[in-house]
Amino acid sequence: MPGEFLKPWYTSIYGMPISKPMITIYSQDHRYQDAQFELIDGKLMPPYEKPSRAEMVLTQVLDVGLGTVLPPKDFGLKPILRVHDPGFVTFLQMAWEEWVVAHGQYDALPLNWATRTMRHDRIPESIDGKLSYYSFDAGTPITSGTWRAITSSANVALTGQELVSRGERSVFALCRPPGHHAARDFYGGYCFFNNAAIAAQAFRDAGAERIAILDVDYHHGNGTQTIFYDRADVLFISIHAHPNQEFPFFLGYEDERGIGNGKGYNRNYPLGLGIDWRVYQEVLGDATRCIQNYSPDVLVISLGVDTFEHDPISKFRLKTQDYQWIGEAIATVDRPTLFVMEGGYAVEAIGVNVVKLLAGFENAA
Ligand code: SP5
Ligand code: ZN
Repeated sequence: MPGEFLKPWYTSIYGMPISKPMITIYSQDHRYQDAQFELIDGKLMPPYEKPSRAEMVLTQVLDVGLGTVLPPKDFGLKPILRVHDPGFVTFLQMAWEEWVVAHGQYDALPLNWATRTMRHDRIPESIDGKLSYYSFDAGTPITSGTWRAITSSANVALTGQELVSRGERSVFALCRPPGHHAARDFYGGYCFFNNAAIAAQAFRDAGAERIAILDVDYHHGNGTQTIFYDRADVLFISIHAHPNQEFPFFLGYEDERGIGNGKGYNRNYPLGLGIDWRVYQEVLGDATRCIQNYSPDVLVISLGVDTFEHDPISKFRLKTQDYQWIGEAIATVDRPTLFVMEGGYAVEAIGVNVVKLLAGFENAA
């Protein structure tokens, strides 16, 4: 395995000539998030969000020789606390220990939530109550290794961010678990720490004035949207399945445009189920023009490939070839770019689709 990390890059990927390599950041610590079950369609099923996802992407990165693969540095909790609530971070750090004492070695899952008329101003003391308070779905198990995996995933994004801040034109942060559904003080949708938001904030803290985040995951990036909703220094644009049909259901509508200073700096493109490249390319063109007008110092891509036609939980119809064109469209923005891995559950195709996009970008940049 270590030898493979030194494999040189090639001058052509999938027949496309490629002029320069792209660094990938990867850590095996993602394997510590390895849940037993996922509650899906009323059944307890093997999880869709599983270690082989990241392994398939790494394999493809190495097979095509996209560029050097580097391990993450440890940035500690400080950059995470720039985005997340301290009580939430402590909860995630302690949750497994408290859960095991209460219930034993089973995946930790909440069973109820505070909706409408219920109180949000009291944080329960019991672990079951805290799981409910700090989550928004039952599809995101906390396990013995979750803390190790999520801190590593944030470090992967931050290492990519640091390299781009230091002049690297583009870097791929192969994060797992994903992050874009996680908000300041809640987790869900397979996400715990919002890796893209943490990286965006770190870019600001390193001196960048304007950051654009483009989220191309099939699901709306509700966490990222809310984190930056009242800010003009981070433009958030998301292209996703319409929330009246798809998870996360309660955010991602077109009329969410930002608030206060952030008014005009949030943009959603909710799309109908079953759409293909013809629809997607128009919307993507609009999104990239909007980013160009904003003229950001840096671009962060929340890179989900669950828009794929054979994705097991999604209903868009993008084909493998389309990912190259997404990469080319992103390259037209012509800014230093950090790619942060999010969703994608068609495991056999996830690596090829991700690397197609990255190579399409690199080749056009
Ligand atoms: C990061 C990310 O992509 N998170 C997505 C979380 C989605 N969780 C809910 C999945 C519901 C899938 N329902 C359709 C099952 C197919 N029969
Ligand atoms: Zn997704």
